[in-house]
Amino acid sequence: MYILHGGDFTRAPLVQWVLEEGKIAYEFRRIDILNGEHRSAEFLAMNPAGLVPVLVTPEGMPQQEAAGGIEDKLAKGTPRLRHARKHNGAARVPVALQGTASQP
Ligand SMILES: N[C@@H](CCC(=O)N[C@@H](CS)C(=O)NCC(=O)O)C(=O)O
Repeated sequence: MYILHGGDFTRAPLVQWVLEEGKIAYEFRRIDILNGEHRSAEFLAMNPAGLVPVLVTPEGMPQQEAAGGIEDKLAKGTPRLRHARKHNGAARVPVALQGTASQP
């Protein structure tokens, strides 16, 4: 199962949105960045950059790229999301499926 490490004031909800729309099973682990949990040895072992979100694949591989890249991989690897992307005029297809390449 996927494990999404996210929390308040992060881009994790964008990844979570895609997981939900794709009906992909995942566990959510809350990281409190206001209290520095993203700087813990445990978190840095997973993502040395100390940035949230991190999605760990069912194979145990942490995806360390930006939220948009994680979303893109999920969308490409999930038939339901590929279909939604193809028909992205549909009202319920989230903007997140277009990727979130633009960021501050
Ligand atoms: N390019 C990354 C940025 C990740 C990022 O900057 N995450 C922020 C929260 S949105 C973070 O972890 N900040 C903690 C810090 O900079 O110490 C993405 O789009 O996911």
